[in-house]
Amino acid sequence: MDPFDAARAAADYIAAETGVDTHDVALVLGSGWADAAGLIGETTATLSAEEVPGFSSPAVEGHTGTLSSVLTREGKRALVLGARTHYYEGKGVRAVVHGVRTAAAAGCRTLVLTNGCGGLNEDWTPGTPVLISDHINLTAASPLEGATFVDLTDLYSARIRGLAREVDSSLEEGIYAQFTGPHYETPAEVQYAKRIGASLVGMSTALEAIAGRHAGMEVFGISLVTNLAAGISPVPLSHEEVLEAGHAAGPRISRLLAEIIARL
Ligand code: 8IG
Repeated sequence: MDPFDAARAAADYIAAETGVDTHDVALVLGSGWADAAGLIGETTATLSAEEVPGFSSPAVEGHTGTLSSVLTREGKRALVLGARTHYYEGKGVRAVVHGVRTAAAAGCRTLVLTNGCGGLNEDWTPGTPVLISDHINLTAASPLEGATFVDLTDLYSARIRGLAREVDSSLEEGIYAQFTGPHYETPAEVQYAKRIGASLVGMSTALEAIAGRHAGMEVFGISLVTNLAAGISPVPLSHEEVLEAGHAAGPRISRLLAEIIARL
């Protein structure tokens, strides 16, 4: 099926089941961000990923397999995608960006992408949120097919980064390198990422951001540094560390996300 028809079908299902015809902003929750949507407003409907056409439940602990519709205090409708499909699941790039295309088909003009990732800056202790200013796509893949030439200058909205810094002026920015995963990087690969200009390493976001721009949405990305990237810290990485950093940072990033979305 054409991926845009698939997104249309999912958006129609969401509209029918949530009773909300048009959503305004989409929020994709990454590792460590599962509880961070709690303050953005009142959840008016929750769907499980398996029931929505083209979605599937995530394989990873720390990711919720739900889509919910949230009404903010400002009266905006947020579509919260707790179910991200990662490239490493092997379902193809169309599956990775199906949520983003569905959000666009559901009416969203703004795309908020969150993730948990490794940090290359030693000052970013686990639990530090960092604004994504740009990305380096190291997957050797694109969500776009055929002669679809899309400009990615200012992909990550400077306007929304500015709003985020109004909320918290201490927020720093980083360049996110998307690796395929699911293995973490070797220390040598982390040094390579550093030399080519990255300061954050992860397994998501870049492909989704490209699809979001192609769909005409204003894209905002924010990472939660849950671990120092391999070799930057003397201790090996563990998924437990990732979950723990997410929990510890919970209250701060919940407030941050809610206040950014309120200002959009
Ligand atoms: I959470 O250090 C998380 N996701 N590639 N590297 C990559 N992905 C990650 C990392 C990391 N931490």
